[in-house]
Amino acid sequence: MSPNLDELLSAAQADIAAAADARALDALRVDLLGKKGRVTEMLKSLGGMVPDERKVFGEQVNRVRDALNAALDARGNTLAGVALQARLASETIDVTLPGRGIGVGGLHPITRTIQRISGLFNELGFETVEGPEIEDDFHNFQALNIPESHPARAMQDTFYLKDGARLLRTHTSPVQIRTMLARKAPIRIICPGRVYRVDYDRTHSPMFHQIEGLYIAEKVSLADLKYDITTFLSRFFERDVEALFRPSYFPFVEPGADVHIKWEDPEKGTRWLEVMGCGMVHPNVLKAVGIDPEQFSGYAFGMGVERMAMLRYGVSDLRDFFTNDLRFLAQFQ
Ligand code: 2U9
Repeated sequence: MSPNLDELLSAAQADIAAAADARALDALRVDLLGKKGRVTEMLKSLGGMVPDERKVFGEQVNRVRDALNAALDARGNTLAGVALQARLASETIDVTLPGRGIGVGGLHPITRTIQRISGLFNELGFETVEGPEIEDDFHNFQALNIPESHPARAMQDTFYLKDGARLLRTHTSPVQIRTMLARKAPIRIICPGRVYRVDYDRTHSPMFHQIEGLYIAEKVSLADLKYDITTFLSRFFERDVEALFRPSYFPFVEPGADVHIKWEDPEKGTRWLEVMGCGMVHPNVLKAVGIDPEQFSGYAFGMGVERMAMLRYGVSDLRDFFTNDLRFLAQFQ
């Protein structure tokens, strides 16, 4: 082979072997074997040669061309293999990693609080009873000694259905009325559920949850009420709660009281905090359901579940319970 061709071949083979990627390799292919490539030009020049010269040189150039094609293909295969390995490495899936899993879910903090409060009263002998959310005037107001003129009955405070006769219960008290009508004393029940009032701000929602309790038997006294409520509050807040019963008016009890507990607030200091209401069932309520107030007496109490949950969990806006942001709810699991 002519020294020139020899040199060209070995230089080109070195370049090909050193080509870093498919683009560099392609540039070499064009430079050597493209339409105007150096080897292609040599092949074209064969036409102007005398037959003997053409035969010798032609064979040599063809060999060079074949050798270059082989070298280009080999390097191409090598580079493709390297690229594939790199891709495989970058796209590796570690099948031994633990899966992301599906969240297990959990109970809403209000549900948990209802279960906790009901559970504590169940331990004190109270049976859990539920009732309808759509009520009528008799069970929600009249039987509870709430006068016709009472502001709670007004449209601004109570949601009435279109028929004007039915309403969304404003407390769970109608459940106690229904239970007293259906059973005979003694009765000891705890009634949790949704209630509705026309109200909306940081501490009020048009739908909220109440738990009310009722204990009717012979000789039930205010002392029983104070003891049972104080026991419940101590168990609920998991400490020896100091409770204060401050006289307050509710049409369905006499006497009635707001219950306050001693509360250590890191910012506001020690103060009395209202947590629930209670009282001795009014004789008119007992009469309305056919129970003789001379033979039986009873106590009743009521509390807002959201308020109890806010105090226990340190939540400052009641509406957070109903926005249902999972980042908020997940904190209670
Ligand atoms: C019957 C007889 C009496 C239930 C009672 C309260 C006092 C009371 C409030 C607490 C916060 C309502 O959710 S709240 O706004 N409740 O203060 N509830 S006595 O008395 C009854 C219930 C039923 C037959």
